[in-house]
Amino acid sequence: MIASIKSLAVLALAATAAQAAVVTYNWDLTYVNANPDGLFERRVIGVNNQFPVPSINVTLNDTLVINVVNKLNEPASLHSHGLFQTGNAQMDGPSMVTQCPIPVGANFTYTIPIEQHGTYWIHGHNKGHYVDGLRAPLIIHNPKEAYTYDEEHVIALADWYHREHEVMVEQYLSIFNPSGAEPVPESGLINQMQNAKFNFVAGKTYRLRIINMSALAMFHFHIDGHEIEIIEIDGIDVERKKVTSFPITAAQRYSVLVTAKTDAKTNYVLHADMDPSMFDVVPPELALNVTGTIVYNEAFSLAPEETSNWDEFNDADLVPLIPEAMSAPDQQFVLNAVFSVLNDYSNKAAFNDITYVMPKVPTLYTALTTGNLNSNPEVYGKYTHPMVVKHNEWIEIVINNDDPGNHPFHLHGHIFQIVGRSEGKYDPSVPYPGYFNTTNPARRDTVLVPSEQNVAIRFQANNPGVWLFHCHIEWHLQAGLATTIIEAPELMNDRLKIDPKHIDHCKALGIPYSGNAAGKEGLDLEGANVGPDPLPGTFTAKGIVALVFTIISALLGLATIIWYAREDDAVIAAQIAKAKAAEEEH
Ligand SMILES: *[C@@H]1O[C@H](CO)[C@@H](O)[C@H](O)[C@H]1NC(C)=O
Ligand SMILES: *[C@@H]1O[C@H](CO)[C@@H](O)[C@H](O)[C@H]1NC(C)=O
Ligand SMILES: *[C@@H]1O[C@H](CO)[C@@H](O)[C@H](O)[C@H]1NC(C)=O
Ligand SMILES: *[C@@H]1O[C@H](CO)[C@@H](O)[C@H](O)[C@H]1NC(C)=O
Ligand SMILES: *[C@@H]1O[C@H](CO)[C@@H](O)[C@H](O)[C@H]1NC(C)=O
Ligand SMILES: *[C@@H]1O[C@H](CO)[C@@H](O)[C@H](O)[C@H]1NC(C)=O
Ligand SMILES: [Cu+2]
Repeated sequence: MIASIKSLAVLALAATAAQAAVVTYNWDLTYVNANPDGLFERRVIGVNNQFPVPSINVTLNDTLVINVVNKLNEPASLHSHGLFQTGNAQMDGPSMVTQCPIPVGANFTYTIPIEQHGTYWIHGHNKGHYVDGLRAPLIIHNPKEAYTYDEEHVIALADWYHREHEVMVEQYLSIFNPSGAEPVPESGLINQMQNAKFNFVAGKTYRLRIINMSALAMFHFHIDGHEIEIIEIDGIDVERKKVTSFPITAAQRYSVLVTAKTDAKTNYVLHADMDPSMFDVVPPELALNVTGTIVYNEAFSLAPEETSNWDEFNDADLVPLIPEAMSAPDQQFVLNAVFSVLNDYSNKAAFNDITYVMPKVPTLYTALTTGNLNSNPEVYGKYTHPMVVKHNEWIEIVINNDDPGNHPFHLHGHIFQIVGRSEGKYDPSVPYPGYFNTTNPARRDTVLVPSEQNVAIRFQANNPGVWLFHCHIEWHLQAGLATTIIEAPELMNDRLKIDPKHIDHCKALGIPYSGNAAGKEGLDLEGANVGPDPLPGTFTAKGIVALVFTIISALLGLATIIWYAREDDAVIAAQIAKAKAAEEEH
């Protein structure tokens, strides 16, 4: 396998920057066999029979056209992560939010005017397709970059599983996993491989674009023997900040500048350490510290590996080069994120006790076909967790993370300001502006909310459309940790144009494409998809676990099931599942 990544001479590119172009990619979504970690060959999702999926490179003001043919055996869609898609919400991609997925054998063309620059990525947004490999960097060059550098490398970090997503998610959401332990990856990858190499030429300055395309893993990034300076977060150019390492959670991006040594006598190790705190169990065979190599000369030996302390690092300290207007919010939503065993006895996620469940009609189509009712949240169904906002209002979302895990939250269609962050639950009595940053706060599209902390974000509702707000840990999205922002519904019919092909796809899949969340008129929501709800009463976590195991043991006719500890959950669940399967066979 070719391990080195060709670098792009950005300065040369800038010098010849021409007018906006239409840049076309033809992407047949195909299954491919691959063994990216060298440990296990499996079926993955690639493009044009290739894996890893090649990067997309465009320039500000281009139009990106992706002709997709779905050659998988299930429907698919693509989301360009971090792109505003102004007036173009129908191209955003999440299945059943802005479109019906592309049926098997069908094709669809995503046409995306490029209004931003920086480091992004594109990934499947139906089921867990991105966990199975359907993910690639999407790099948007700026003919007038804020910083000067000679070359660039893209460093895409990802976790890797040996089992297919569908198998894992079924176990994850089953009643046999009452503590909600997420599947732990088998490996970490850099550019979808082991031991990726990055060539450095003495004295040159490199822009490294680091993208975390993980399903779960959080990495700490550092390079032996070199200083790094952060210059971009999630597409926003920021003032230079020297760091020795920085954490990057699923879906986030950073660009750093690194100057190559002029007197290197060795090559150096590049580190992406997976943070074990993200995993319920760290299997002994999992190599947490993923490495690549900075190659000055293939003939050089490797400098001895350094151990580094992970930097304490607050992304809210990063200062955008171009400040954005700020305003007090017109509407505030406070969302409490929790995981618990619900009344279907599976461990699911909820914001304010609502577990996201896909509607029968893609939410965007409900907004476009229900007339004036489209400003009434009820029409979208309770379980899409709709939050209706008016055009150009300033919206503040406060996320209280009441879960023992850390969660990276992502808003589609916007970049948001990080205006507050504190320990514990958000306290509305803390006087403004003690809690809030009022001048040029950091902006990004994915923010980590650590356990038992809260973060407040703000954005202006200047992009009519339907935008998902969700945890970007794929397992947690599937567990329902999502809400839907219905932005300026009164303007959507004027501003958005649905490609008739999308409607053909709904028809082919038997998915209704008009009416409320149940596919009916008015507010008659009978037959809408509903989710599990919290268990009644005051169950303690332990009590629920005991209850679930009583039910399971009754179900399976097993005499006793001993509950050890969270760590053994997966093992127990596997044993039970095996016992159940054996029973079903007889
Ligand atoms: C995109 O650019 C990156 C470097 O920026 C390069 O590694 C990659 O080969 C380019 N891909 C294409 C398809 O041009
Ligand atoms: C991109 O387009 C905008 C609006 O047409 C224009 O103001 C801007 O100068 C363009 N930028 C580049 C780098 O071409
Ligand atoms: C795309 O689908 C249309 C039918 O909607 C078909 O006529 C066309 O041949 C397909 N194109 C490709 C490239 O598969
Ligand atoms: C990627 O994100 C995941 C989930 O937040 C995190 O566990 C992992 O450490 C991140 N990887 C890197 C290299 O930052
Ligand atoms: C991974 O790297 C970190 C930081 O360099 C170090 O503290 C830790 O001990 C390493 N872990 C393993 C399992 O090698
Ligand atoms: C506000 O911004 C400053 C830097 O400008 C940063 O140090 C601080 O952590 C931020 N506060 C919050 C609550 O995010
Ligand atoms: Cu999460």
